[in-house]
Amino acid sequence: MKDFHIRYGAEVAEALRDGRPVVALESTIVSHGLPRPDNLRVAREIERTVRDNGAVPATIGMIGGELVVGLDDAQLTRLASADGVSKLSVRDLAVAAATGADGATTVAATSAVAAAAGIGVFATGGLGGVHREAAQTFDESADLVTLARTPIAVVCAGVKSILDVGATLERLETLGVTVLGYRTRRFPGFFITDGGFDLDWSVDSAEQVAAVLAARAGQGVHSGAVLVANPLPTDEQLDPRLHDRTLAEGLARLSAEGITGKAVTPFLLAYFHSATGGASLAVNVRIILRNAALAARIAVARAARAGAAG
Ligand code: PSU
Ligand code: MN
Repeated sequence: MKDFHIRYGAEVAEALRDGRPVVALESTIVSHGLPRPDNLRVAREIERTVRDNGAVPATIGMIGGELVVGLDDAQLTRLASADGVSKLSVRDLAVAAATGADGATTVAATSAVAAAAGIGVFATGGLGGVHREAAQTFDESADLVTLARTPIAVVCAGVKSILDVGATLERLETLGVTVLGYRTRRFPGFFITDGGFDLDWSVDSAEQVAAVLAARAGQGVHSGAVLVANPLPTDEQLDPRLHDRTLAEGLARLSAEGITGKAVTPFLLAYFHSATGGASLAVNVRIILRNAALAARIAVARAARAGAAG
C-alpha cells in the first residue's frame, strides 16, 4: 500500500523541528504564472531571497503523487520544465496523489498544506480573487474560501488587477480574512501600487505582523488567514496606462477565445507578459522577491517572539 503522507525536504524538517523560521512558497507561479525558462531562475531566486533574509524556504508541490514540503532543486526543475504539470487547488490534492500526478499548488493548496505542516508564513505574488464576470460566471478563486479557514500569514501584493478588486475585498471581509496594509492604507493592485481601495489596518514592521499573529493565536477565537498586502513602490510599478490598455486587450481575448475556469489566470498573465514585451514579467518578479523578503522577516520575528516566550 502506498501511503499518502506529506514528504518534507530534509532542511525544512529540521528547521520545523528546531522552531527556526520557515517560509512556504507556492509552485503555481513557477509552473503556470511565469514563462519558461525564466520561471526556474526566478524560483531559485525566490528561495535565495528567503534565505538571505534569515529563513528556510519551503516550496510546496506534488511530485509523482507525493505532496512535498520543501522541493529540492531537481523537483523544482521538474515542476518548472515538465509538460503536463497540473494546477492543483485544495480539491485536487487527493486525486492528484492517488493518480500519481505532478502538480503545482495554488495559493489555496499551498496555504492549506503549509498550515498542516506547521508553517505559519507564506509568500506569493498576488492572490486569486473574484473575477470580473463573476456575477454571471461565479468564478471566484478557491484562494478566498480556503484562506477563511486556514491559519497562516500570506504576504502578497494584493490581488491581480485582472480581477474585480473591490468585490474581492468585500468577499475577504465576509469570509473573515484579516487584511493588513504593509506601510500603506491602500490595497495594492499587484502590477500597480494602488488597487483603488482603502484598508482599515496598516502595520509598519515585521514585528507588528508577528504581534498580530501571536494575538490571534493567544485569543483562540479566530483561525483564518492574515493577509499582509505589500505594494510595490510607485516607481517600480507597471506604467498604469500600459497596464490598463493591456488588461482591456487581454480581457477581450479571453472572451473571444472562450477561456474559462482555471485557465483564466495563467492566460491573462501570459498575455500581459508577451504584450508588454516582458515589462510585466520584470514587475512580477520584483513583487515576488519583495514579498519573499518580507515573509522571511515576519517568520524571523515570529520565531524570535516564540523564543523569547520560552
Ligand atoms: N499570482 C501570480 N501568479 C500566479 C498566481 C497568482 O502572480 O500564477 C496563481 C496563484 O497560484 C493563485 C492562482 O492561487 O493563480 C489563482 O488561480 P485561480 O484564479 O484559478 O484560483
Ligand atoms: Mn477560477
